[in-house]
Amino acid sequence: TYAFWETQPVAQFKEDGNTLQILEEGPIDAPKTTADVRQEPYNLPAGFEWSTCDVNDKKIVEEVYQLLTMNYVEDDDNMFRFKYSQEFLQWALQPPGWQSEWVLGVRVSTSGKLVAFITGVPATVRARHTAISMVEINFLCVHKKLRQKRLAPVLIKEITRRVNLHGIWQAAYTAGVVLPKPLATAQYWHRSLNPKKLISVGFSRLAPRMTLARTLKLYKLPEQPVTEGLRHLEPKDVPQVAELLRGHLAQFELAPEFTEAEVLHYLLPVEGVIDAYVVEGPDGKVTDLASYYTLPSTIIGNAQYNTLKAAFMYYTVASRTPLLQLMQDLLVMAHQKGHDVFNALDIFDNEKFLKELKFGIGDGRLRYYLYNWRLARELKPQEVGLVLL
Ligand code: YNC
Ligand code: MG
Repeated sequence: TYAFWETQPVAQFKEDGNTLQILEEGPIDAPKTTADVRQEPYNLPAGFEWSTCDVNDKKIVEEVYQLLTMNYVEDDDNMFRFKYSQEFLQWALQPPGWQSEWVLGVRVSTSGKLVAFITGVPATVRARHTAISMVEINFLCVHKKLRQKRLAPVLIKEITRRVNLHGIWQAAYTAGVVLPKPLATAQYWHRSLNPKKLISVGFSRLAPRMTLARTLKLYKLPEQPVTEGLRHLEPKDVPQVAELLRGHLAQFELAPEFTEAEVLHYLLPVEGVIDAYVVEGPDGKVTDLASYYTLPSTIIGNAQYNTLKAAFMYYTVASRTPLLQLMQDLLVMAHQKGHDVFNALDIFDNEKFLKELKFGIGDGRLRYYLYNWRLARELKPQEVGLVLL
């Protein structure tokens, strides 16, 4: 049972067996207006206070970075922990239309120490046939010493209130854990770029009957990309890339609808954060897009290495270049930039290249959720066209 989630407007597991009732696609809660929204912040346990976090303030982004670096998401075996960089946080939390009060922290009143966090950013996401103005919720984190004290539900209710005050009633989020109720379940796949390090830190293992030398050879990539006209995305490409993305994302049942301003924000390369490439034909037409973001992990308790450098596949559209070739070139670029591993989910049409390009299936699953929106049916991962950071 889910004492908190059963009180929330989300699809519930117990609806499954109910064959008499056909549940309609759409909002779960009765319509509300901003006047119906509670004006006062939710109460925190005594000794804690709400704190809006300005990530443009160097001191504050450092505090957020430290909280997440020590307390954010770990793999099932507690060997690795996500280590979002400060530049990444500034980028991810300030897309067009971002609201300062949706970057929400909890501090200890006496010391001021930041001990919990949650964020929302605005986005238009289409769920099947309906484009919905919503928020994407991310970076929910409670300090390890304050776990299992029901702080997370308070954070979720308070961010919901702050979002509702803007007349927004839906949200999208992903999590590794099972909550009521996933609309899709995706799996992580990993492509070794630096197999020697990955084996040495226990991220991967030498396959049976494989030597290290054979493994290195297996994963060896060309030094340079092969696609003619492949180059970094530039601001002048944005109108064409936005069009390319719009066309591509239309085929998925869950996908963002990006404005040109959002394309510029989310895809313009930022060193060590987001890297995006386009293919420009001889006629100046942009025909393809490939991108990944950089999210390292702390390697917990390894004497030789502190950090695993991981690239995560982001939005990619192959219209003229074969997808396999485009993705291979993206792997080459990620390898050139010193990444140890390239991660991708089995969403989009990624199944078409994962095995061929020597990705191996991981043990991590990622569940997709919508708040206050019901879908008539569960989606297959290949029907998902949304990447949350
Ligand atoms: C989770 N990841 O089931 P029940 S993903 C949501 N997302 O509720 P307590 C979660 N809910 O079962 P703890 C959750 N994990 O009673 C647990 N829960 O109904 C639920 N980990 O709260 C859980 N970051 O405070 C239970 O648990 C209730 O102290 C228990 O805190 C949980 O960012 C957490 O994995 C996750 O920092 C903060 O374990 C803590 O354990 C932690 O007693 C490591 O909470 C980091 C981590 C989560 C990453 C993410 C997406 C979050 C989505 C939140 C939901 C948003 C809803 C939409 C709001 C806007 C709506 C509008 C409009
Ligand atoms: Mg707690």
